[in-house]
Formats: sequence, C-alpha cells, structure tokens
Amino acid sequence: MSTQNCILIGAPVDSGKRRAGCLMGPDAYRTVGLSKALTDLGHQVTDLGTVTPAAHPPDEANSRLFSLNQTIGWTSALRDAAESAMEQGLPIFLGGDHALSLGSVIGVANYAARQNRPQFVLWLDAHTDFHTPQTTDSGNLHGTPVGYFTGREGFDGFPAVKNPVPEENVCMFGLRSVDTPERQALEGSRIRRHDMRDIDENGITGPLAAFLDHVAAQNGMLHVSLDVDFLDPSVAPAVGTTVPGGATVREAHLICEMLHDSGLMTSLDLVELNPFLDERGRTAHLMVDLCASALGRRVFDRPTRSYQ
Ligand code: HAR
Ligand code: MN
Ligand code: MN
Ligand code: MN
Repeated sequence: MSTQNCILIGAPVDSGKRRAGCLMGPDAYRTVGLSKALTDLGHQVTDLGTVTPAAHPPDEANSRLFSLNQTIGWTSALRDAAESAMEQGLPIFLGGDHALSLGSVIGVANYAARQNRPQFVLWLDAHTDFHTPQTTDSGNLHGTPVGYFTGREGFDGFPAVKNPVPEENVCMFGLRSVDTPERQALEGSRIRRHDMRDIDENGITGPLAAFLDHVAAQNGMLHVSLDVDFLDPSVAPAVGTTVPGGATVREAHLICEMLHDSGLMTSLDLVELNPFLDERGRTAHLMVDLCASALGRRVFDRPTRSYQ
C-alpha cells in the first residue's frame, strides 16, 4: 500500500450501552501516539478533531432502548463525516463504542456507491452485532450495527440506509458470543462468519486470503471494524464486554499485516476501548500498534502475495 492520507475522526460515542467510558477513547489513542505511529510509516495524517451528534430530542430514562435518540444523532453525523472524509483519504474512526459503526459504515457505503464500487466489511469482534432494535434483549444499540448496515428492518427513526452492504460482502472473525435471535438471523443470511473454533482449526491466513481475493476480484472498497473484544481479555482488558477465548496478539497482527499487503483497506473503525478499564494504557497501545500494522509497519520486508 502506498502512502496514505490518514484522516483521524474522533467519535466519542458512548450511547450504545450503559457502561460509560468509551467517550475517552479518542483521547487515549491520541495520547498513546497514533498520529506519530502513522507519520513514522511515511503517511500523511490529518486529524479532523471530534464529531458531535446531530441535534436530537432528549432520551427518556428507563426506556427499553438505551439512548436511542442520541444514537440516531450520532448515526447521521458520522454518516456525513464518513462520506466526506472518503474524498480526502483513509478515514480512521477513533471510538467510541460500536454504535459508531451505524454511521461510519453507511457513510462509506454511500461513497462507494458514488464510485460505482461494491462495499465490503471485515468485522473483527467477539460479537456479531446483528441485532435489530426489535430483537435486542439488552437494549444496547452497540449490538445492532451489522443489522443496520445490511438493511435489516426495524430501525425506526434512524436515517434510511440508502446503500445497504450486501450480506455476502460481510466477513466476521473472532466470534464467540452470539445471542439466539442473532444466530437465527445469521443462519438465514449470506454473511461469512469465522468463529474462534474456526480460527483454532484453520488459522487466519487461508480464510482471510479467500475473503481478500473476493474483495479484490470485485474491485471492492473494504471497511474494517476492529472491536477491542476481538482480542483476548488477557491482552486487551479495556473493554466492557470481555469474552474469554479471543484472538491472540499475533493473530490480530497477522490480520492487519495481511490487510496492509492486500492494499484493499479503505476505512477503519477502532471501537469499544474503555480507557477507564485499561491497565496503564496497554490496550490503547495495542490498538495503535495494530493500526500501524494495518498501515505497513513490519519487522522485515518480504515479497507480498497479490490478491485477486
Ligand atoms: N449481543 C449482546 C447484546 O446485544 C452483546 C453485544 C455486545 N456488543 C459489543 N460490541 N460489545 O460487539 O447486548
Ligand atoms: Mn462490536
Ligand atoms: Mn464486541
Ligand atoms: Mn509498541
């Protein structure tokens, strides 16, 4: 991948679940030195500062869906930020909880549609986040972005999804916590899903290369959404929804290194970091190191595989 213009977008979304703290995520990434990590790799970095949610009515306390109106406000603001940042370079959304991907993904998909290119999504997460506001038991909307951007029904009050991402263009890695309604809906869908057992048995390289070949063959744009809880909590404790048995540091780096080799990644979310739960910034630091791998940091140069 050549030199990129990396567009940092602070997205301190904290409305997607009840435990507060993800709003500190953008500051943590900046403090750990994300900009310098990217400029050291030869990239240009433009920090657009921090997005704020579009105007929205106040949320009622104790409603079934937590902070629905605020999440709708974030979705339209981040959609617009994503769509316009795509014109300038490679947007990196500094979350913020995973509700930010309601907006980031529909925004980049609108841009892809304008380019007449298909949008693909690589979802790195313990969870599938395939609920709708109707099926979620927790009422936490960070569990719904994949349902939303693939065009599931039930998102009343949210911006219309003009360019839903086709299910067969979504590929998930790291899954190990899936609710029954999500499982049922996924089983009837064409979403590619690799749970942790699949990674144990087959590793990362084969399944990921197959997906990247598919993206390249379609001349697709590729959005990557990296949830901290994709990683095992022993190495990434700073997240509210830890699930044991997650990816190792090397498995995560390997994915990012392959993404860089492929030259296919066009946008990136870093989500669910809760700095309040971190240990001396180690999770923030790991997320920045992964981001650097995805943008070309390596130990030694090597001949790269070409995708398609
Ligand atoms: N499936 C559960 C729910 O809907 C947990 C969702 C947790 N989501 C995230 N992001 N932490 O993946 O409540
Ligand atoms: Mn998630
Ligand atoms: Mn998750
Ligand atoms: Mn380091």
